[in-house]
Amino acid sequence: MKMTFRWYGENSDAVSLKQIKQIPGMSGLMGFLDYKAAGEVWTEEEIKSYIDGVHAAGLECEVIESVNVHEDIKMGLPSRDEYIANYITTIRNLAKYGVKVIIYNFMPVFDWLRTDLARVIPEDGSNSLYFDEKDLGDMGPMEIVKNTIENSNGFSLPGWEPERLGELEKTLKAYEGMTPDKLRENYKYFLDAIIPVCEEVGVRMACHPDDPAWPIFGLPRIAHTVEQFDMICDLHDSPANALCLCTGSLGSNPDNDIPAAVRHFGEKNRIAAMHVRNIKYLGHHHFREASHLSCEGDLDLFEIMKAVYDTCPDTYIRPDHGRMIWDEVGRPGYGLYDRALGATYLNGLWEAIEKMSK
Ligand code: DNO
Repeated sequence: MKMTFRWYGENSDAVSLKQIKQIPGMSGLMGFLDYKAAGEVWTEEEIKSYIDGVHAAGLECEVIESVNVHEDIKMGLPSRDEYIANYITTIRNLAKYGVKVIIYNFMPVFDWLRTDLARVIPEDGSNSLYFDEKDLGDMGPMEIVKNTIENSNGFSLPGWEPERLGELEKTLKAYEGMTPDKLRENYKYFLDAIIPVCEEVGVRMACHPDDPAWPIFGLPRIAHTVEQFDMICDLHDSPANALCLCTGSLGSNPDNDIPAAVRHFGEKNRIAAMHVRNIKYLGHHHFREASHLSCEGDLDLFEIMKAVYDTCPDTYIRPDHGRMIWDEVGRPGYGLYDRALGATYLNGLWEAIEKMSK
């Protein structure tokens, strides 16, 4: 297992590489070029300059996150071939600089979605990301976008880039009539084109689950249950067609048994990366994010880490979203303190599991 941290780049992150390096047991990053629009090639120069900076700080960069898939690929439009060709160039460029895993998602229009980015947790005054489907009912897609961008403390949020969402109304219209089967068919077309290249250059694609783990705004979503991920694995049968098992995204639906899901896909050699965090259920389609500790949420982090240890011990892990604590102001979900505590806790669980298993 390699413990990693998400970082947005020198000018885009309130957290510095030096701070990340000082978190005990941190091997490297899940890196991100946050200024790249979906469909654009990530050039060698851009990748080299980002990764050189990471290496200079004594950290590795074997995982890159959010190489976003252009909507035309998801919609299966004729222009998709050009965007797929760009995607392939990006895969080749990343591989040249030592990247081994690329995390992406295949969610139409929206990446993750919350109805409140800073919900105060009454017990201790910290705040965290929060979702209540009842609030969505009154909001509608345009409002939620405005709300999310305005409440992100001046930071751009991954998946919520203003230019991508600028054409929101048009894009939502274009998805009308899209069925899950049609979306899966377009997904297969994409995987059939890119996975052979990944095999050639030694990169694994890691699909991130829908977050939250159910369809929203009537858009089809096809990556939020074990059965659906089995179908994704079957679309192109290769270890390079893998998952980023995000415990909090998949776990937002209490019907998903996360330790069992880790074992299922770990045994199939289909977990290339993990996002690990906890969730507190508040009702139907209603939850908030909790600190990482098992006793503070509804997921059993010991059982999750044990399943990783037993079935995919070489995977990359990052503590996922943290709460905002100790008056930190930063990108919602991506402050320093609570994620550092999360990493330390997960490393502690790992050491205990490792020693008990010997
Ligand atoms: C949210 C993240 C996601 C993830 C993408 C991968 O906080 O976990 O934005 O990076 O879905 O493409």
